Amino acid sequence: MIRRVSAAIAAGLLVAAGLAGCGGDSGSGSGNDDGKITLGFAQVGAESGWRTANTKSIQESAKTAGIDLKFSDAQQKQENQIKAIRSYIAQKVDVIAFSPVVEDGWDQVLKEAKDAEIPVILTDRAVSSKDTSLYETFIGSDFVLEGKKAGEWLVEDSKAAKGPVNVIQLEGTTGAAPANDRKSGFADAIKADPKIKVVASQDGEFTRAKGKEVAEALFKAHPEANVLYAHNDDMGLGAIEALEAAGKKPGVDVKIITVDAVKDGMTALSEGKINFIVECSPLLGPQLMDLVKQVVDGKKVEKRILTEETTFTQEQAKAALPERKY
Ligand code: GYE
Repeated sequence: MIRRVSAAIAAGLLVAAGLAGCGGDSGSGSGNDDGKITLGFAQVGAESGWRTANTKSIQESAKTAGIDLKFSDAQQKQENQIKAIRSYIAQKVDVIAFSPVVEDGWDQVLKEAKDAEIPVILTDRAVSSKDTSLYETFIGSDFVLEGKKAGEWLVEDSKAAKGPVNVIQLEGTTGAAPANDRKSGFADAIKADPKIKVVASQDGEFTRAKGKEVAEALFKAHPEANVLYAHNDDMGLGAIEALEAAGKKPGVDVKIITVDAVKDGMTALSEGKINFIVECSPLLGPQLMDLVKQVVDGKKVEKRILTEETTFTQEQAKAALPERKY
């Protein structure tokens, strides 16, 4: 840990105490003051391939950057994340970063961090807090745009369709920013074609197992459905298992659109079982570590940092797969 006291104030305090020359602001002092930045990171969980790649990116880049990382996994529960953040405050880490499982309900714990003068960086997911002074910056994707890209592909693809296009939607964790935004972006885009209708939409918790379970029930209840839109690859992969078990051909009998573009998703896309994937990059680690350093140095950082992303068709997935890192 390093002391985030400005040099001028530190010098003043040292002079006043008659201790000038006995220690530095970020020097390699004794005890906790080892000159290393300590980052407390409260992760959502391990619900998906995306999350696994995101965790790896954070752990590896902390190591490379020489940042001391305290890491916790909240198993998709907000109360666990709040507990982890409180423990980082108690441990007086230099910076706290977290990926909020849901958007609402963070004001109190963020105020506690602010009172303790510990800067907070939001990664990947947003909070709904009105007071933006509660965090330094938010780095991550534009989830509304991702939903829009998914919907726009379907509008284009449905141009040739004669009959109705009936969509089953597998939503991410209820209340999570990517679930809210990917739903609204998609809904906006499909307004362009009245043939397209969402006939059922349900939480699949961003996991393969839940995605399979929900898809099985929804396709049974809606045999007229001919499109599946899943808010991530894992739920789409679960749905593929459910469809195959029901004797349907995923990608042909039911067109499938997902978000993320992790390796398993890209493999299914290249095999023709998924029709289109909107990319969402989990590799936020290196940029996060840069931000941590800047914040500790007292530099002003952009309030919103967007990740750049693309989309993949089946042909593009075949070409990109060999180089895919996650
Ligand atoms: O799309 C999903 C994961 O917050 C962007 O969370 C992330 C989402 C990602 O579980 O696979």
